[in-house]
Amino acid sequence: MKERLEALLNKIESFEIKAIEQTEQFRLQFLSKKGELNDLFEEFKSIPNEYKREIGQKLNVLKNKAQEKFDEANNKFSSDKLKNTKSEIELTLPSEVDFAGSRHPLAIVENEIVEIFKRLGFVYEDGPEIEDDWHNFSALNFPENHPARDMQDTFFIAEEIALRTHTSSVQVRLMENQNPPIRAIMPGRVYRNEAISARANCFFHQIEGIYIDEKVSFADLKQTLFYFVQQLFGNDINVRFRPSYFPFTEPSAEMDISCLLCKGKGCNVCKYTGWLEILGCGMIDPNVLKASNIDPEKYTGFAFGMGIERIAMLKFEVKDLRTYFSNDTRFLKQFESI
Ligand code: 2NM
Repeated sequence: MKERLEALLNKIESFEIKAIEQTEQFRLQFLSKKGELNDLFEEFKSIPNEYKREIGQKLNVLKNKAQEKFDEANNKFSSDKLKNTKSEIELTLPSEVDFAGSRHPLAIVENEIVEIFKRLGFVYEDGPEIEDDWHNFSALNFPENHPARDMQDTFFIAEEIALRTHTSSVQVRLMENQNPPIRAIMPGRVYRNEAISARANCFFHQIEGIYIDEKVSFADLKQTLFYFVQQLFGNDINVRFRPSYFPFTEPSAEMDISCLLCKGKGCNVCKYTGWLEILGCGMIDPNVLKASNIDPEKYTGFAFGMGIERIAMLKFEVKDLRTYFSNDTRFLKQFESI
């Protein structure tokens, strides 16, 4: 027994603890229930009584030594660990300022436009982006051979099912489900099969509006849209209407505003005309009303549509349409305060 005690003392003293893993090894080998010290304590029970005092003392000394060595190593390595983590965190540094996010410029302009029309009693509506031929084309008086119905201009998903090319399809749904008076505005994403460039994309955002009631006239259209651009761009804006053509309106017109930059004098933004095209509009074609079961003898209405990207480009002087969709925070951060 004495020799075994001597041998174990040697083992404990010569055990080198260089890292935290060896502390655990040490504990398992000597101090745990299945460790070598415990084995000796088990044997101790069966030695003759006259040796118990002497051997017992030695055993306790050995146990305390092992425990001390373990505690010392354990303290050393766990405090090293603490020191390391401490040095990685510099508590006196100011916290990093994160970009909390901001509204997208298209959302800013869309909200502003919707708010203006809400003040005139228009209600917000939306509808599906995947449309059938009826709601996107036929009900809107598009003839069978119209180029917009071509694969080259429209993204078809299946036969007679396509990504909507305008939000007018929502208006058809509304006219089908509601009796006049109808006064509604529909913003949304629309899709066209175009080559992507600084001025064109395969999708863009539109806001269209309709007003249908008895005796709605072209004068109502002009006054409503004049009020709208004054609210959006300021009271000193001038407007002009030019004749145009859309399948769903008759007569149709395009509305220009005086150039925001040169105030009508002529500059490169307005291509020296003094005017900027801002929206299309017209009196809803009687065929369109009829297709949605609205009596064109009793009711008339006007409609208009505009691209949000274009208006946001004018408002924020965005030069390339692609910057709206590149998610570059250097661009997006500029709208934090709006
Ligand atoms: C435009 C221009 C002119 C329009 C017409 C209709 C409907 F459904 F009532 F027939 N919705 N939107 C319209 C009219 C849209 O966008 C340039």
